[in-house]
Amino acid sequence: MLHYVTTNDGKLAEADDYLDEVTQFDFDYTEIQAADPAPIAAHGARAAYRRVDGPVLVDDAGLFLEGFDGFPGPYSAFVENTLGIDTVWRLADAELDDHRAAFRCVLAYCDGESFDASPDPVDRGDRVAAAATGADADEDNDTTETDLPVKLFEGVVRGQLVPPRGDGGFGYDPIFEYDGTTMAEMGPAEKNAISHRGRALEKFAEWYAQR
Ligand code: ITT
Repeated sequence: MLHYVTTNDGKLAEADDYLDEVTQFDFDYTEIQAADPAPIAAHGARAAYRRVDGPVLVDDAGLFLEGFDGFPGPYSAFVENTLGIDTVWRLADAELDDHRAAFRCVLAYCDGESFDASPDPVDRGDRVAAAATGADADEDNDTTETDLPVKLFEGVVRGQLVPPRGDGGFGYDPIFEYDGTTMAEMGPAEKNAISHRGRALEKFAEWYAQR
């Protein structure tokens, strides 16, 4: 059984369309600080695997505003909870001429086993850092990092920030417009077909079927 590691029901609802035997693992892993979702997701996958001792998939995602050099990016959940999306829209509209934005999603899979060589990314960053210092990269870890390879799947969708419209989806969906429609105006299947998460899930599901 694959454990989809998230506290966010909106993410799980979207993942359900791609994965047959999946269960939510409501685990609030400690997020490392990074500008890129990939190391955050990889670190979370190792922490979750140690807890579950079975296959896990971590989903780290965020909204990246071009004119704010990617902000809120990895802080998207915090900014949504503190400012709210209406304020994010007003700030961006007041400060920026450039309303281009992207949603990014990285799925990190870990089942304790290694992966065949492939052109797709396998996270090794912190294992290399650990080897360089001679230390274990993960402080709350009772195995070495070389024991826990993580495979990464990424999806990106580019659009623009607009005043809020629609009441579907979750998070920043009402202020993110793709091809004239906000993600909150799309049905679940329509959003999955073009979204960052849908794209990452499609790659993962295809690979996982062969695993
Ligand atoms: P978990 O870490 O428990 O999975 P989370 O909501 O905290 O839940 P993230 O740390 O990945 O997840 O934060 C991502 C935030 O980015 C999320 O809370 C939303 O504000 C936003 N976000 C991500 N995907 C989104 C989507 O498809 N539509 C709208 N907003 C999204």
